[in-house]
Amino acid sequence: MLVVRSDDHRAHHSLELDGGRLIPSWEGPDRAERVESALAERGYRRTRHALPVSAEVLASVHSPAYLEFLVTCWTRWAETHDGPAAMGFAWPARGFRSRRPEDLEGQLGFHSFAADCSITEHTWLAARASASVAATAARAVVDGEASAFALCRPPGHHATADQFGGYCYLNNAAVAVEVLRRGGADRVGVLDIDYHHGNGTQAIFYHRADVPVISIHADPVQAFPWFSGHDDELGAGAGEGWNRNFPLPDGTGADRWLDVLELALVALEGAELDALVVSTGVDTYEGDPISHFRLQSDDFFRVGAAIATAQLPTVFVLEGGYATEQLGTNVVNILDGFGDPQS
Ligand code: Q9C
Ligand code: ZN
Repeated sequence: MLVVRSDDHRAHHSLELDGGRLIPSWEGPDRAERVESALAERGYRRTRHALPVSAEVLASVHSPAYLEFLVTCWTRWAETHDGPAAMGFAWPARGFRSRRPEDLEGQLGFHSFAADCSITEHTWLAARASASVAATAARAVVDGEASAFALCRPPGHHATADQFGGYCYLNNAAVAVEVLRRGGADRVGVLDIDYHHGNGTQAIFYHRADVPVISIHADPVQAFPWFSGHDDELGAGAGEGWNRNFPLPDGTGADRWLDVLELALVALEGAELDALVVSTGVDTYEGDPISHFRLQSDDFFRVGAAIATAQLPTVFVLEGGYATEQLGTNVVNILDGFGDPQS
């Protein structure tokens, strides 16, 4: 399987509000390094550097105002603040208006939905590189690769058209979908197996019938992002029936999780897809420090093998996973289980 990567993620290490303290984010550069070394150890030698994602593709996923905000945020912040990270602290919550303010601190709230996520000097560089990794992997599949792994960092599935949060700034999976669509795949499915609900991906495709989105995740009554991911969110308008959520309780182990994956794959089979994007989070791992499912490292082989039964051109996009030491093993177990041989 082809691996697509970039070094530009390295300078992005943001801060997050955690238990009342501002700490270095759980989502740090060491994550990508662990995945890189596991890939090398396990013989994944076909690697490609990302080519820049086009402005056109980015604009098909994100609003112009949001992209402009991400590009300029740190410079604007540093002109008037000496604090180490730009983050929102007031949001257009219930009863408020969603009219975009002019002031940067207001815009930080307008363009985010969570305080686990902040913008620092190189966040835009890293986020754009991550989207470029996804776009390049999707392009490789358009050009004939059976599958590709996009080693994306920061992750993307929480990012909506105009909001960051959950460590995500640009929606890499949605970028991959758009590149596949432009390359001739009429119907592209998203299978999101991260522990957390991919609220951003759901929102971006909620009204579309050409991009079915299926997600298996922790029940939002118990887990982040709390306000998205219930099983009655089925899509709307033209997209009605094309969004499916499988929320599961904390403590869910591999047998139950894999049964639900079978259900998700049956739903995808009925969608007559031309290609598949897998939002590949491994924070379902039992040792994950911020998540509460109980998959073990060996179970990820079964995850990859099950996904292979869909027999679709597939782009794996890295999402979450915070048990850093086992992260590489868990990710590569999925890819090995999927089994697109090295050439
Ligand atoms: N400081 C992904 O897995 N965590 N994002 C809040 C409190 C939110 C996870 C922790 C988890 C976001 C891509
Ligand atoms: Zn996650």
